[in-house]
Amino acid sequence: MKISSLLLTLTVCLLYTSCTSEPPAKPTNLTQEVMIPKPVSVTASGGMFTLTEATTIRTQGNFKEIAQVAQHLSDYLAPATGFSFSVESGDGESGDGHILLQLDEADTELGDEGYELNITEEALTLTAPQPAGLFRGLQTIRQLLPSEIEKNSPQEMNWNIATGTIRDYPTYEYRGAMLDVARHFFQVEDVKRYIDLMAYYKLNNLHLHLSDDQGWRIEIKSWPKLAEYGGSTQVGGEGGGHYTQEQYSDLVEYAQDRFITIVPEIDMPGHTNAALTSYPELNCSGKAAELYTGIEVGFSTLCTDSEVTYQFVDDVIRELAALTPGPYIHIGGDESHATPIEEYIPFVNRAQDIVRKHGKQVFGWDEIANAELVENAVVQYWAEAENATKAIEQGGKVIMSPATKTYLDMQYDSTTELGLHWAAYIEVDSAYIWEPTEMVEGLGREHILGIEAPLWSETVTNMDEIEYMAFPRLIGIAEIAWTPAADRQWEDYRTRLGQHAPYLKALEIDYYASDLVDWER
Ligand code: TNX
Repeated sequence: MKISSLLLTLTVCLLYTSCTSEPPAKPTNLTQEVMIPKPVSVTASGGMFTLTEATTIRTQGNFKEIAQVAQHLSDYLAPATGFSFSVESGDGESGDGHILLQLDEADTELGDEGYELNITEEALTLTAPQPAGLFRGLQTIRQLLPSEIEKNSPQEMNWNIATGTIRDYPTYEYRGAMLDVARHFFQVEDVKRYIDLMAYYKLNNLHLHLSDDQGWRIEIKSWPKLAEYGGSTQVGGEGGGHYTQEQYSDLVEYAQDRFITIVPEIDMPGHTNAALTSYPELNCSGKAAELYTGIEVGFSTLCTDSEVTYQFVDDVIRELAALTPGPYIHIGGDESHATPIEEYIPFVNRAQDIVRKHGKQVFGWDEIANAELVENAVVQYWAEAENATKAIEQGGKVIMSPATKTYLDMQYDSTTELGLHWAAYIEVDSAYIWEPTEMVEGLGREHILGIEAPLWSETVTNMDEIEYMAFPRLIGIAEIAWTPAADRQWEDYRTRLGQHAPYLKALEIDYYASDLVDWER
């Protein structure tokens, strides 16, 4: 070899830390592992656990839900490792090289979704008071393994995990995302992918915005034209569609299996043009409205002083409640500019009673706090601080969705092609650097049930675009909802997010590669 090329090789070797083609080994210090959301506590013990062909998954206690979680674990790990994990239940002798899932209701500090992950050279033990906690813990295990674990075909890798202990639980009980399937309709498969990605970041509520001026997206058997006609179009005109009740139930079950609750929204009395096109009797004029494919808001209203309107609301909520195992029905209530306030208030009062009559808790946008809130009502703050204050004065709980921070349809900056910017441009730092308890004066931790990031879909037409707008901002929102405020610093998060990039790639997420982050290649 010539001296010059030897020098070149040496320089290249010095620039890169290693000259072998082997991927760098994962660190052996658990405290240096990148996890998002950042766990509450991590201690390292300096060793290494290795997942091999011989590793078994064991469950302690014969609960159907533990077996389900164990099956998820096997499904997560099998494709990339190529190992066929045997799942063994019962209290049998635990041999070496196993993953044990067990419940311990006595560990109350961990709550409904917390978990403890204990990693030794011999075993990985995941313990939680509830099955949901075990499921959240699985997501941590995925992030501790090399990013190749997310690939769909067998990879040649050492599947090492640093040893130590993680104890972890969420700060907020409600950690949500909203998908607007009304402005543009998204197929069941897309919603399932969104659910999978939410689960990976330990989110637990998916709010589906099922109706708006541009489309009605859920089959209502007693009012069939809502979906058939009212759902026949979308923004821009072409396409549209709706979920049959069977498809919708399949989605609910898919989410439930991942410990995610679906919060269905029927927006009223405004944002109702799709319903008004389907049934003339819902209009005060008695004449059906025309299908709408633009993106204006605030022009439609149900006829609030006609009894048929309340028959309609009752039928819709009754059918929706029957499809909903979760506690909430969201009645919208936002931007009802075409409904005079003296009609809006009695309408919202009656709509709330109907939700209660069908056994559900009321959820609504912050404007509903102008009415008399029923017991246990949840108010979603998006714009008006005054409304959030009215909500807590009436004993309601608040979900924080400030448009200037959590709206995933807002553009990142002025060069973003998709999205809107009426509330703000929201770069990745801005979506992360905010504190829920400091948004509205007088609104403290005890008033806040949680956080939700809505993705409105006026400009968003397919899954790639959903991912581009949601990621990475939704990841930061998930961390705000999970991780204690004292452990959240932008610089630290920015570094972790950059190091997390190989996982985003392996998950094939079409994320926005903001210049603010040094993305690891
Ligand atoms: C405001 S936020 C709306 C939606 C729009 C969104 C667009 C809220 C409760 N209402 O109808 O889709 O802005 O960013």
